[in-house]
Amino acid sequence: MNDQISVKDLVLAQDKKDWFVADRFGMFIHWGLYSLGARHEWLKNREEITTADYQKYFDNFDPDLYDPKEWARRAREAGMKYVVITTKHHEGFCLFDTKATDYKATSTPYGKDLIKPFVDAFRSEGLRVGFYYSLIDWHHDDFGIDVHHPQRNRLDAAEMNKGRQIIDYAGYMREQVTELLTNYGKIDVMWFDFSYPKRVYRDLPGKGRADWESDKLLKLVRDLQPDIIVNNRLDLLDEEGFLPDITTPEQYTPRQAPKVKGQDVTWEACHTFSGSWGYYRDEQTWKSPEQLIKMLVDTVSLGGNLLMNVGPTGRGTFDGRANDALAVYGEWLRVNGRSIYGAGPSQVQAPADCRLTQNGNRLYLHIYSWPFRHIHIDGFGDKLKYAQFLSDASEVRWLTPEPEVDSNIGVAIPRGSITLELPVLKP
Ligand code: FUL
Repeated sequence: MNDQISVKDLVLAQDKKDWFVADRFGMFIHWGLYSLGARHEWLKNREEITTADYQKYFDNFDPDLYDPKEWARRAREAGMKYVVITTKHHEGFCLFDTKATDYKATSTPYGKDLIKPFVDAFRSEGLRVGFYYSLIDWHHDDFGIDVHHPQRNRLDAAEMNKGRQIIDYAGYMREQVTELLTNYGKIDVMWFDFSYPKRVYRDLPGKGRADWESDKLLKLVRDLQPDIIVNNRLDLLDEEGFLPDITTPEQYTPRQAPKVKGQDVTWEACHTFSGSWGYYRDEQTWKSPEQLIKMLVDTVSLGGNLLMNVGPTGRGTFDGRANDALAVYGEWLRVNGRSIYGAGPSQVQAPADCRLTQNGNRLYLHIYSWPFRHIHIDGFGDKLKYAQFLSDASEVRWLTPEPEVDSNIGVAIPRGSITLELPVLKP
């Protein structure tokens, strides 16, 4: 680790994250050569495909139907407020034009930079733009065989790496990150993925260790774009006084707001619509509309953001199943967006099988099961001024019952609770 850089000085001020916390909902996009394989973005590694054999995807990469304006419109209509796209995933292929390698979209049959029109399109739809950039690179010569994820799982990574020189992969990354943060205007999120403990990706007998030099990378990012939000996957946590700008639980919704070093943090859960980030034609485990909505509500009720992923096809389109899932969000948020944007957790305790979100003095009760005739909210009796359904603004009547034991069910109704009277049918 470079002693010159004190990473604790590189932590972003809380108020620079206000927009992010208020926006709550974004789109993740995983797109690359693996979209042609159409069976998971890790396929090169999982199926132990050599670089020579993987070349067929590069040679056939020609997303002729790519229309980022349509992607951006769909994201906006789904109620998403920002987007994060894989500029380079672990396979090493770059969607952007770069001087550092030929392994890029501009050198494929498609022949054009995919990121420039992407950024323009999403910005014009009013979304903020973030870049995902993989620290892992199965194509780069220096990266070689990743010690934690050997490409050929049966062989020893150190053995396979033996003949390699350490070139300057950390420098290569800095060159690319400089391009990304210089050539596309203001970028709002930098989403690195992902480092290992001690930040070592190669450990070569007699040749030393190679690491990502994450501190220099973070410094570079801050110098180029001072207000950018950087995620936690540079793994600088063991550095004194350092807290990442955002923490990114993956493929699960925490049951409680995550803490880092015992402190509250800004966080963003990322999830897939099905079981893969990259386009996976035969994948069957698509989440139901109910799951999708509950994931968003659960996350915001715990104070987090949700980043939902689409894996576009090799022709550059969104899969119909992804479009259906996006439409579920769009329809729901058009009516219920007030309970999500700018909202967060509440101090009031949610009744059983409900979630609460709050924005200022407005409390939003999300009822997961229906019908109930009555719902009790404890400790809130003197504060409620008015209650209504979000769906149709129809009034919900309520009582503040005297503390008593309901003789039918033996349940104590505590002092200060309110009882909402719900209709039998959902409005
Ligand atoms: C992981 C990656 O390995 C997955 O492919 C995906 O990009 C996910 C968001 O992060 O760590």
